[in-house]
Amino acid sequence: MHLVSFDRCPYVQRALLVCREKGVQPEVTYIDLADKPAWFLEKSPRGKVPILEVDGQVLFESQAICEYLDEVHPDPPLMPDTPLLRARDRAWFLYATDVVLPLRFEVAYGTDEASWVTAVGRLAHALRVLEGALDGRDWFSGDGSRFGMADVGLAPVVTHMELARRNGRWNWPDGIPAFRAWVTRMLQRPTLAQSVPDGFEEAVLAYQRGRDAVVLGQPA
Ligand SMILES: N[C@@H](CCC(=O)N[C@@H](CS)C(=O)NCC(=O)O)C(=O)O
Repeated sequence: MHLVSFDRCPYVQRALLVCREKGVQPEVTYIDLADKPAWFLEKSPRGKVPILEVDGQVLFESQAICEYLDEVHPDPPLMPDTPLLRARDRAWFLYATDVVLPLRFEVAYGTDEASWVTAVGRLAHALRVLEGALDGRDWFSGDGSRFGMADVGLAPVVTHMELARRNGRWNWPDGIPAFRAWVTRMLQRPTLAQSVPDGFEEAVLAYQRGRDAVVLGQPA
């Protein structure tokens, strides 16, 4: 199994998190997305990472890759038991893909103050939506009683935004206690730290410094 990756990518992180949860060791190749190799462009339908090569097939899209890994390495299972709960997990995974992770990019790497403030507000709104989804549960996945696929989908938000909190002027918004408790639970899982490569934090900081990202500046 060969995973093609980029060191700061939150979508690759999901696939690696599933591997770490299951004790699976894929071969990982890191590429530079600013200078994509020809072999990668031939294989990746959207020119994006992650791709996972298995038995001559190329899988793309982190959600498809994570579900594939969960099916072929079923211990511990990450998808819930029932069709209804599986559909719910997929929906929150997609919410992270389409809403939360793009906002994370704007907040972590944005370079225009006014747009950054707007993105911070939109991210706070998305986190309040997630607060509502937790509704007294410990985990986003399934019936809320154990870590699962919806948590995998949202996991990069924890890693990336904790980094912004530690090194920058951003902080988790007020009024989301259940979400904050979930963040704490996520940070206690050793697999979360193991789902990013060595040097991840330095790579993010270097990229932020290189573009003079608003998040690194002084509070307005
Ligand atoms: N929906 C995709 C998103 C993947 C994605 O956006 N990957 C970024 C890196 S974090 C990428 O490869 N960008 C390169 C490009 O868009 O040219 C997934 O979930 O796998």
